[in-house]
Amino acid sequence: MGNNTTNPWGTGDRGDRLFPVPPVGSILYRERFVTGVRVEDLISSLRWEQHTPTRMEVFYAETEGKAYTYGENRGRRTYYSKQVVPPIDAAMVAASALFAEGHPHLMPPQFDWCFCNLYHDETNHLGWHSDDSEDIDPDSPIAIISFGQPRELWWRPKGFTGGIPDEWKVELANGSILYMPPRFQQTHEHRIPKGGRRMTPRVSLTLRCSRKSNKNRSKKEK
Ligand SMILES: O=C(O)CCC(=O)C(=O)O
Repeated sequence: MGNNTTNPWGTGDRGDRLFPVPPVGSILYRERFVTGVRVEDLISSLRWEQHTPTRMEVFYAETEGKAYTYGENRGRRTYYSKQVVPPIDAAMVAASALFAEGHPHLMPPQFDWCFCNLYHDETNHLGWHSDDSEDIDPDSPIAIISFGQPRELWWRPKGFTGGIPDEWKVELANGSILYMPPRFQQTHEHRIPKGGRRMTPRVSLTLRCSRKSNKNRSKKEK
């Protein structure tokens, strides 16, 4: 995908939207974070796996074969990582830098894991969940970078069972980035609902910090 001489991971413009998610802060959404990366290239170049009929997925980490178990009951699955490839590494660096720009008082997140999702059409989706596994650092944000078909992301406080108001939804445009703040996974759930009309493919890169990444970071700084 792309070529090696240009870096498509810009910082975009500053039309940010903030969605309050008390008590943990705000979700930040920015359009035009990435330009020059085509969804078709991500579909053909990433090493997709089918773990569920509802979408395709693949897990990238710093080393090949790292096991990660996710989900509950019948939805519990183990993924084995592929080694991070340059476009994903570039996304991690750019997403860390942008978060650090907006949060100068916090340590920059060390994104080292990337879960990728491929939604072929409007029937593909991702149900309510939170990324609150023991392996993920709860004090770091999770970033979602989107390509292709715009899809909605919905969120709600854990335990909430009513209808979802429009203020708890955002449409994720091609090239956008969204940050779920630190501790959000402990207080809230999120989902990608089915689309209500014909839809073309979408890829998301979800960048996370493993607990190990932050142990390494604090050791280096001592
Ligand atoms: O596809 C998305 O934007 C959301 C992905 C997500 O929530 C996840 O991978 O846990």
